[in-house]
Amino acid sequence: MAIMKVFVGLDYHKSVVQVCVLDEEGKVLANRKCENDVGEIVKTVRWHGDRVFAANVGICLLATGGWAWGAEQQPPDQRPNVLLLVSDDQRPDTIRALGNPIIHTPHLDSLVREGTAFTRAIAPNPICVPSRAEIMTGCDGFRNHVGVSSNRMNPELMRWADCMRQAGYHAWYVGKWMNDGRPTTQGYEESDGLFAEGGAPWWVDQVDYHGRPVTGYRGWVFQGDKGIKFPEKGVGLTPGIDKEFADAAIRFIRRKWETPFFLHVNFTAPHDPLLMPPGYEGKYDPEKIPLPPNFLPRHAFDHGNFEGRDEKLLPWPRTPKDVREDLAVYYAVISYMDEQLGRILAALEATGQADNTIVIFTSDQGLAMGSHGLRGKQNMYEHTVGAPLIFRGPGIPKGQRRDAQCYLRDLYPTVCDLAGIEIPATVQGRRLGPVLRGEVDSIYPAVFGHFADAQRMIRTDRWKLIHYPKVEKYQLFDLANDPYELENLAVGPCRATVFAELRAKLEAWQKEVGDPLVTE
Ligand SMILES: [Ca+2]
Repeated sequence: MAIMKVFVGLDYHKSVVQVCVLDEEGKVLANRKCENDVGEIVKTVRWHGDRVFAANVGICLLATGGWAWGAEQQPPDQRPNVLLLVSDDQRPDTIRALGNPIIHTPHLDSLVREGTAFTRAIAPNPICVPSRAEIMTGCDGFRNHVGVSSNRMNPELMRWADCMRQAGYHAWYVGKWMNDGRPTTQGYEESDGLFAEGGAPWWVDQVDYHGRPVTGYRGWVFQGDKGIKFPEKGVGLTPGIDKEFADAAIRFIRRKWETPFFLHVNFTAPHDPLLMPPGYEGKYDPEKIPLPPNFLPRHAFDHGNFEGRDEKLLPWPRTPKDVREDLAVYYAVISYMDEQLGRILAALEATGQADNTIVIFTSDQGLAMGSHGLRGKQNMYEHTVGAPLIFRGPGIPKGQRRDAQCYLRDLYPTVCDLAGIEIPATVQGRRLGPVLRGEVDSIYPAVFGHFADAQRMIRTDRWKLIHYPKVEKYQLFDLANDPYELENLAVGPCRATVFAELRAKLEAWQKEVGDPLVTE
């Protein structure tokens, strides 16, 4: 088999070289660490290729003057830090500066004012684990396997944290971990404030703020990288848990290093169970919170997840009272997280690093919260498939908005691009830098979403088509004139041409990615 590309990167801290060998179709043939000498590298390449190519690799290494990814990269100590902040189940319409007049999010608002907000980012498979795998691999589930064929991330894909470390960054992790392995087996050097499963022995039944039994984060516990548990900090979600994550992030930020950091912070807010954070009692009066414009007591048909855990957080039919009460605590939890996020940003300022840190805020997906008669995620509507996304930092325009469609998998290559790091060949996502800088208006003419074997979606600048194959239903929405997705235009002849075009594109995409629904 002919080899197309070979990438070589240096782990500055461990004095080893990583070699990634790909075939002409981009498939990873080898991705292994070698001793820091040419002989080991050549041996790896020859194992998968021919001598001539191996010799070329040697010349290429000499030409770049060392073990770095590329001759154009900057020295590590001149690169910006990267602070990635990810909330959990946060609807994209829950930031005051982006148009929600009820919620208070002063620190997210400051990021919006001082940075650039993307208003049409999506989490294509809107569930926690697949979405986080997409962020960490820069690939969708059809490539990284998570949420499609496995819960384990494809080992052949270069992890974002590995990429950053090999480019000379410290890669640190804080907060919720729900993917396979642990942060330290997925590229991060170290974690602090790590919150994951493993506390079942200490779990006792709890109820949420409204007295309903807790079903989310049961038995989760703070723990160290080697598995030691800290049940004394609480088992399961606790009302003030996001302060623990902020404290851990601040500890990392206060460290003094000569090389930049990549700090990945995963909050649990505002995922259920909804618990009133300390000091926020009475902050939001349920009776004064407007219902979502697309509130419904029931979804019109079985969308494929009626029996899902988070659809059962509220009884059917959904009532305005239940939804308003949930929204009041949901907003309080977001405001509390915003307060903690403000402490992290203040630590960047206090340590003199704010001007040289790229800050990214997003969520792993949104949530229905009564919209369309749903309570959970696992749907293709804007409130759920959408994710807030804000960039702030050196070179990023201030106070700007971008309506270019994009995916969470684009964060990884975007940061590589902004930091002068060559994007690994295994990454599928695209660079958002040209959009950030205003050089182009869009990157994707259409984006696609999927959930299990129950939903497939295509969204263009104006239209969205959702297919529910299990019940053989379609929904077509004109997002330009119907942003709340209230009128289904898939039925009837008036939009037959648009419908047919979108359906053809959706089916072509399914074939292209190897969707089991069309290939099996
Ligand atoms: Ca989530």
